[in-house]
Amino acid sequence: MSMLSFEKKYRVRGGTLFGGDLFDFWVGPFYVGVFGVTTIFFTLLGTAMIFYGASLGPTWNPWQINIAPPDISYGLALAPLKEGGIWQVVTICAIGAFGSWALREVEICRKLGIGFHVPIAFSVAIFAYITLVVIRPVLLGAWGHAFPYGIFSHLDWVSNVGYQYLHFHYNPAHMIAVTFFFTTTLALAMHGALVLSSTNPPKGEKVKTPEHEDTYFRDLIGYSVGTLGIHRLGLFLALSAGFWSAVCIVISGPFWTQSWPEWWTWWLDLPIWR
Ligand code: UQ2
Repeated sequence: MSMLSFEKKYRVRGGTLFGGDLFDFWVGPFYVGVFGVTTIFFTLLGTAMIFYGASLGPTWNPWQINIAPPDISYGLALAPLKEGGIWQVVTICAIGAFGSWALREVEICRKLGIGFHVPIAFSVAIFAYITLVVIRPVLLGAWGHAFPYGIFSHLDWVSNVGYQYLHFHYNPAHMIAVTFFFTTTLALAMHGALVLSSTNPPKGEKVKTPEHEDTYFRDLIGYSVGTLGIHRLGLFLALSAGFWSAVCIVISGPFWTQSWPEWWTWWLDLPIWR
């Protein structure tokens, strides 16, 4: 089916989660929907607040602009705009925009009758962000524990929080997260390379079949995860990377307040060494 006749078939009303037919239409290639409108609302307001915050600051250097959360002394209260309130509004807008975007993805999935894998995957990324700016600060009792919005400033935050626990690479959940990130790049590199090797041959040669792909890995390591399996594996690896990232930061402070190298004393204290 050509793209144009396919689009005619699926570009029909219905499948919305909220508001019935309200905004249930397309603008050019883009589906709008109620959540398209809320995405644009939160994005414009949040971006405007970032520019307002930047206009108050000492610099327009994009690397150095910083929108900081309130001081720890404000606890979990709302702060005045210029004392971290801008950060709080930007955070609400960010969560509103990300959540709206995820729900717009869900509506498009429903219209197409496909699975919800993409919005579920995106939700794990949103969950990791919310862990940093809401869940952990609430568990620690102050918005000031969240990270600042700025290119260098958020890097400084990551570095400082890392050193607060002496050596963050000893955090076992961080180890698991890093391992999943690296394994994700390994799997995508292998998958991208394998697909190109068989489907993008030199001029004059024939495109090969999935049997070639399976056989390559069976010859090499005696096992092929399969053409569907590699995508299941990739999704699992990537979601796990995001999930364990959230775990590794949310346990730092709320669960473990000493240095991370200290955590491993459970191993040195095992009775088998005595
Ligand atoms: C595969 C397969 C694909 C692939 C890849 C493999 C035909 C096109 C990359 C090989 C992957 C394996 C053996 C799993 C490796 C495990 C980890 C944890 C990285 O078999 O099927 O489809 O793209």
